Amino acid sequence: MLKLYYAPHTCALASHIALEEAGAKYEAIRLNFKNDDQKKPDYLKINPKARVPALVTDRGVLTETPALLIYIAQSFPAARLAPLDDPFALAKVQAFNSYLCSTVHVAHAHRMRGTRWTDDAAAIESMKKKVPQSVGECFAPSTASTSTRRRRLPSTFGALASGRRCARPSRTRRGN
Ligand SMILES: N[C@@H](CCC(=O)N[C@@H](CS)C(=O)NCC(=O)O)C(=O)O
Repeated sequence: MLKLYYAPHTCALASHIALEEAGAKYEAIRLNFKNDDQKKPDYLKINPKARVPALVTDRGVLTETPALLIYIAQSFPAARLAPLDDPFALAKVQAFNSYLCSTVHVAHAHRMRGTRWTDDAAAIESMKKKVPQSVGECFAPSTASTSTRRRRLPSTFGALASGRRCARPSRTRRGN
């Protein structure tokens, strides 16, 4: 069975939503960032990058959100999560997911994870202040295509984001 390692309020939510939407049978394993679970030896054996998400499959571990999303979409084609039979449309989906992953997420990380780039406390504060502008610019009409417009998530996904539906250490769903 698939195992998704996630932490609430993180980008792992995208893969979590995809698994739910796919009707996948999976176990969700919650990490607590307050305890630095992502840096503990047991988790580093799963993802040496010390990040979530990580998806354990019967062929090994997958990391990086765009990779997980396409893997889930291809593994559960009946859910029609991506336009798998249309190379151009699929490339547009990949472009969107890659943009979120490599540009928007990195800009956003300057708010909470400034120590990745500097140890200078003043520089960290300065980076935090810049985030509304830098993330905002990621969604400026000149930068983002119409498909990057923000949409309100259904309440189910808000609950997933907060970890409410996955408060137990693991849960499973019926599915293929
Ligand atoms: N490029 C990765 C980013 C993964 C990532 O940075 N995840 C964050 C949560 S959104 C994380 O695990 N941070 C833990 C840390 O920085 O210690 C992806 O797209 O999955």
